[in-house]
Amino acid sequence: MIHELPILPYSYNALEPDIDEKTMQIHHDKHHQTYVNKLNEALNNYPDLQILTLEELLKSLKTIPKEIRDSIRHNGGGHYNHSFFWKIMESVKGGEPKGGLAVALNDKFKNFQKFKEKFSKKAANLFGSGWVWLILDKNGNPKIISTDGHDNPVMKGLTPLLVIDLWEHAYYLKYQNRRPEYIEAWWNTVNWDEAEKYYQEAKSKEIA
Ligand code: MN3
Repeated sequence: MIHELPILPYSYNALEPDIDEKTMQIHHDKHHQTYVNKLNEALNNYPDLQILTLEELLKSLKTIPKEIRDSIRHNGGGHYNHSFFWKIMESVKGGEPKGGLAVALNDKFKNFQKFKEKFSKKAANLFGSGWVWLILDKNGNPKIISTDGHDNPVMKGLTPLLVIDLWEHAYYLKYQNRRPEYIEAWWNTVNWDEAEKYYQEAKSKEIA
């Protein structure tokens, strides 16, 4: 297998009560695994693409042969987004960002509360299945964006810092149609140390 399902960095029940054990189990073991399997299947007859990293594949979608492009986009995107999503959550986290990211968010959105409100609103209003991200734009400024399906910022050459999965499979077992409740609970799981790490990595590349 070329691409592999990453191990969840905490137990299935670690995010209880905000995100329930059963959802985590199905989401990681079934949904994410399926994206990985289908990505590998799509690459089966393309040895020259098998040597590319997932990010390289997603950055070069335009050059991928047409017959597998949609599959790489959907399943490669699904693999990337979920891998990112697991890492940006953690048990007993939440709270507010510290460090450079906190300063950048205050500069852009006035304060953390205003940022959180704006992000939550975009997540609540997203139509259909997709993701809402905090990214750094090409000028290194934080910005909230949404992507449809399994599209992501990497495909657009942007740097992701934070993401929430808004496909129904991410919350339906516990929250059914109450997406805003899921979004509010999800903030309790955010691993701001990880987001800060991505922010610092991006900033150090800017300087270099
Ligand atoms: Mn999902």
